[in-house]
Amino acid sequence: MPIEQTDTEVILTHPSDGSSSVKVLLHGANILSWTVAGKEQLWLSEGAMLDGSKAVRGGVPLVFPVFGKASSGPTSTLPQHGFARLSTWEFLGQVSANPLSVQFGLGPENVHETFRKSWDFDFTLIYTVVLGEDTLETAMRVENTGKVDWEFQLLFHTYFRIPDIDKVRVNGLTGVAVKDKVSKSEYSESNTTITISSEVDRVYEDVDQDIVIASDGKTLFDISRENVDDVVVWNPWVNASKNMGDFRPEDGYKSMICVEAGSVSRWTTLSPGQIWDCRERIKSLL
Ligand code: TA6
Repeated sequence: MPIEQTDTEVILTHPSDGSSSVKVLLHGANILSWTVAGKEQLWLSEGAMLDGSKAVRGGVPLVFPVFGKASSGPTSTLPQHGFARLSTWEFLGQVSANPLSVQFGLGPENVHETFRKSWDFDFTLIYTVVLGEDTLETAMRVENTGKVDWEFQLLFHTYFRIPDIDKVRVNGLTGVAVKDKVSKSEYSESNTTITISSEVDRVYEDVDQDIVIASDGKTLFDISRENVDDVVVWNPWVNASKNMGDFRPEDGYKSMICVEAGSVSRWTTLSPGQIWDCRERIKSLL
């Protein structure tokens, strides 16, 4: 069955390779699992709450309408990373059979009243998930369905599963402007490859190349993007992992890296009726 649906999840199975699949939790339209040839590609915390009580720790959480916490403006009273990952999305059905693609939708009617009061704009999000034999594509259409302008940020907060954090390399970021949230500094990335040996929390702005995640000289993932020009690289390392109650096992930071495609270094403004589209395509060579 290429598409199975339960009360809380939608599961896609590749039509010609049953060992490639993706599982989407309707809460947050959060991809929980992506397998290629039976091998899990994403990291999901053993402590992740999947009952809708909080954002899922792992897989691909969706960040909208704000990345992080805004200090002012209509999103400043929203929770960190906004309400998209905290809301139950509607399964809209299959778009195509091969490649196998489905869509999920979110509108004000799906958003908790508390959040609506904070950010009371009319919008539609249409989230498309496409499963290839060794690829996962995610696309988001953002539409202003209201009568006034509003602004947003958006990001795919992808937790990649990796064999060993000590060996992982992230390539494609050389010379890119960085806002480093750990060192609280801004600089241009001088390294030809990014290694992880402590907490890393960086926003790379206007990245024009594909991003490659490698280990031991072998490419694990190749990430291409359209209209999500920024890339966030995050690994919580020892202390932050311990301090997140839903990040388990505590040493799980050794097996994951977040490389997140987003439009977060500035705000995008939509006028009434305006539509904004973005896409990320991840090829696994794991
Ligand atoms: O994407 C990196 C980041 O913004 C980090 O600062 C860290 O807070 C991470 O997201 C996880 O945020 P969360 O709200 O899911 O705990």
